[in-house]
Amino acid sequence: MRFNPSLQTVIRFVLPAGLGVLLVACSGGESRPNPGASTNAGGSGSCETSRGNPTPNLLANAGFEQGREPWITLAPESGFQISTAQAHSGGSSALLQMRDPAEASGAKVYYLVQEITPKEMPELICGYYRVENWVKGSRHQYVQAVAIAFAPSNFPNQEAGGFPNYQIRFLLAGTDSPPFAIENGKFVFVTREEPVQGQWVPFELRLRDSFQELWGAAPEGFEKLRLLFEVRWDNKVAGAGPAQADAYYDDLYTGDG
Ligand SMILES: [Ca+2]
Repeated sequence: MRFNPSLQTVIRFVLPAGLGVLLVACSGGESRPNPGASTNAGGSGSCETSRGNPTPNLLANAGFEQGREPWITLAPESGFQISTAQAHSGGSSALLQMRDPAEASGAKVYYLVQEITPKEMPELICGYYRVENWVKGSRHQYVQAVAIAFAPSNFPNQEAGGFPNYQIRFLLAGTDSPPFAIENGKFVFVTREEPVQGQWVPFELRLRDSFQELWGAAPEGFEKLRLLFEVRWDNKVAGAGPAQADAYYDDLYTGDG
């Protein structure tokens, strides 16, 4: 693994949709527009327009009203279920149910994943999450949305000293510090707070701008785009306490708003 100096410079704070930018913090002392912010500068799209005047949603079954497909999990033991216990709209949502004992340690990810092959990087990822029964077993227990572009043609590949994929990791709630170092991923803080419980929380993530700002370009010519909606814990010490959560997602969207 090689050292990548750019990875230490991006710690950012983004507010939920509609609230704009509160704070930008970079170790280099720079002050730049926050790539995850939800302001609508430059005439770009927003989730509000997409919700009110539907434009193509690149996600299928985005409201979880047609069963599981084409959503997948990357780990059968920590996947999602379709739940009728809560729904932002319609009658169902996706539920990630974390029930891990105090003696669990290390890291565990609960996955709700869809892979798509758009020609260009979508401008936005939007949706709603809802957290209940939040019992924190690690400082780094959090809800997160991740976008992974595989083999973009305008980024260096492994032979060129680059990476097989490039990531933006949007920390939605639950952690106030980056959970780990990752050379091919950049973290964006949507909040640094604990998740609000018992209500649907909207999020609006400026995906294309985030790649542009944090990686220097929006990926082009990528093989696929993997979008992950997670609840997880990292750096858990055995005996620290149980890790529990019911994390629901509903009405997810990716596209240009
Ligand atoms: Ca639904």
